[in-house]
Order: sequence, then C-alpha cells, then structure tokens
Amino acid sequence: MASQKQVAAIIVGVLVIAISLVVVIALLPSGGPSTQAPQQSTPEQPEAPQPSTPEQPEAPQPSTIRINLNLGEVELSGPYGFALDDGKINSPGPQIVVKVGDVIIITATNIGQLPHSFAIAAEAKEGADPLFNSQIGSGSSPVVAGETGTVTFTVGQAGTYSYICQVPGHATIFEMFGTFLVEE
Ligand SMILES: [Cu+2]
Repeated sequence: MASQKQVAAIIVGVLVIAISLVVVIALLPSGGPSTQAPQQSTPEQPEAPQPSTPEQPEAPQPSTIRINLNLGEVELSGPYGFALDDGKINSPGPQIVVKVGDVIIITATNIGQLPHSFAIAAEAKEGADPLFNSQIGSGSSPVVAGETGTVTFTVGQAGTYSYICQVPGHATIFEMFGTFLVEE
C-alpha cells in the first residue's frame, strides 16, 4: 500500500515537473518573438528617413534661378551694358554664375534709350551665335526702350560663356557684354 502511494507520488511529481517544463518551454519561444517584434520595428524606422534623404539632394540639383537684368547705356555715347536687379548699368555687365542643369529664368528690361537684346554666346564678338535658346530679342528685333522680355533655358555644359547684346556694334564697339559662368 505504502509503495503504491510512493509510486503515485512519484508519478504526480514527475507529471508536475513535466508540466512545469512544458510551461517553461512554451514561455521561452513566446519570449523570443516578443523580443523580435521591436527588432522588426527598429529597422523600419531607419528605412523611413533613408528614402527622404536621397530626395533632398535631388531637389537642389535642378534649382530654378531667377535673374532680373536691366539693359541700357552707361552713357548714350557709350559704353553700353547691363545691371542686376535695380543696380547701376555697368560695362562690362556683372558676372552671372549658375550651375549646370539649373532652370534659368531671365527677365530683361531695357531701362536705356536705345534698343538692346540679350543672348549667351561662346564669346563676345560681332555676329556670335546665340547658345541654349537664351535669346531675349535679337539684333534685328531688339527689346526697345521701356520694354521687358523673358526667357527660360537650361545650360547642359559647364564653362565660361559671354552674354551679349546682339544689336550690331553693341557687344564689340560699345562693350555690351558680361561673363556668364556655368559651374559643375
Ligand atoms: Cu545693346
């Protein structure tokens, strides 16, 4: 009788230990996924700013540059030149610096008395070909006194160019030009 009770007690003890082990084992894997859950959320957090940071450097690359340029004469007998914003007409005109790929919007107002124009060329010489579709007016159809013209263009190649007035003699005899620098 006593040995049967001992056997029963051992069986109960073994069962209790076995159940305890099952419970412990069941809890251990459940603790595993619970620690994995925050691991999955932390990789998501660095991923979120990563797509936004590549977008930020892309934005400034094609920036839009607005330039207000005045055309006119230093004196009516010459020289002729340009001014940025509401500055004084200078000859040669002020240096303009942009970057490759910039969308350049130039608004040119003739504040002088003679007709003038604007164009970018390889150099300031008579009859120079306008580059990049950058013309405002032309030698044969200039911007007359008091009028305003606008052009939008992009320069695809870095370099040192000239901006000129295409009215015959203005870029050469009357030094109506300036440096147009396009940086990488
Ligand atoms: Cu001119």
